[in-house]
Amino acid sequence: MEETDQPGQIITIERHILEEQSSFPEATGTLTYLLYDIALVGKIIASKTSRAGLAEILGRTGDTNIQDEQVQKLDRFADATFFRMNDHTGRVAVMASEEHANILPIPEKYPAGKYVLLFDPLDGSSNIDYNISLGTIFSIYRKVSAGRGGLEDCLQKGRQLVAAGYLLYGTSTMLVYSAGLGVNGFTLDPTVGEFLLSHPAIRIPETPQYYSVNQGNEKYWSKGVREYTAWLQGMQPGSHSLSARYVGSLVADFHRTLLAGGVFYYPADSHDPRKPHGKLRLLYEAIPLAFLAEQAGGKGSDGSQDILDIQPQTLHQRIPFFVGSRDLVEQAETFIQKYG
Ligand code: AFP
Repeated sequence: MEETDQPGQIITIERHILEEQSSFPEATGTLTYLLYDIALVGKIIASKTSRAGLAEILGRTGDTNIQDEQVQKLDRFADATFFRMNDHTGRVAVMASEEHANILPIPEKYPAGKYVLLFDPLDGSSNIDYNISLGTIFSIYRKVSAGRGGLEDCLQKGRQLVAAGYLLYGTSTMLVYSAGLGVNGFTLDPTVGEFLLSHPAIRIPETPQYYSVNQGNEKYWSKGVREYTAWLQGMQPGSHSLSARYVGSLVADFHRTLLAGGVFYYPADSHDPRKPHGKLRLLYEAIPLAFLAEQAGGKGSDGSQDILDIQPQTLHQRIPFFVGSRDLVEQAETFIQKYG
C-alpha cells in the first residue's frame, strides 16, 4: 500500500499535486505552482461567495458581458482575481475568460510563461440571489505559438489539454481536477484554509442515477433529443428509469453527475433561433468538463462527436453538450443519429 493510501492520512492539495508531479520526470514544477495558484484563487473566490448574501456585493453592475448576460459584481471580482493572480507569475503565456471578448495577454512588464489558462470565473451567477451553488471552471494547455501567446494558443482541441478542473462553491467548497492521471476531489477545510483530499480517484458509478436537463426547453428540442429523454425516463422497454435533477448551475449539475452517475445535457434548441447550438461554451465549459468525465470513465459529446476531438473556431463558440456516464452519452448520439 502506498503511503498516500493509508487510512487516516491527511493529504493536502499541495502534497497531492507534488506527488502527481513525480509521475512526470520531465516536469519542472511550473504546472504544480500554477495549480497551487488556482487553488488559492478558489479560496479567495470562496471567501467572497460565502458572503454573497450580504448587501455589499449583491446586485448587478448593470453592464452586460460578451454573451449579453447581465454581469453581477461577484463575477467581476472572480474574473479580476483570476487574472491578477496569474498575470505576473511567469507561468502563463496568455489567458482567456468567458467574461471577455478577446484573449487576455500577459502585460509586457511581466514574463510570459509556457502555459495557457482559460477560465469561466463564476458560472451559474444568475443563481447568486437564490443562494445556490456556483462554480469556476479552468483549463490549462501548453503554448503552441512562437510568440508570447495568442489566439491560436487558446483555440486548441481538448485532446491537447494538460489539466482541467473546477471549483464548486456549495455547502462546502471543493476543487476537482485532473492532470491526465484520473480525477481527484479536494474539500476546503475552512478552519485551516486548506484543500484536503476527500474524493480520491473519482470514477463515474456503473449504475446511473440521474438525468439532468432544462426540460422547460423541450418544445425547442429535436425529435432525437425528445426520444432520448423519454428513453432516460424509462418510457421505452428495457430503458433506464432515471430521476431528474437540475440546478441550472453547470458545475453543480456536473459534479452530481460525476459522483452519482447519469447524464447532464444542454442540447441544441433547434427550434429556438436564439440558441441553435445550445447555451454552453465549447472552450470554457464543454471541453474541461468532457476531459474530467473521460478521466473518470465517462464521456462528453456534442451529440455526434467527442467534444475533445472538436477543433474550436472562436473563443466564445457555443455547442450542444452531453456529458456523464459513457453509455448514456453514446445513447444520445444513437438517438440523434436516428431521429436528428
Ligand atoms: P448563468 O451564469 O447566467 O447563471 O448561466 C449558467 C449556465 O451557463 C450554466 O451554469 C447552466 O448549466 C446553464 O447556464 C443553465 O441554463 P438554463 O437557465 O437555460 O437552463
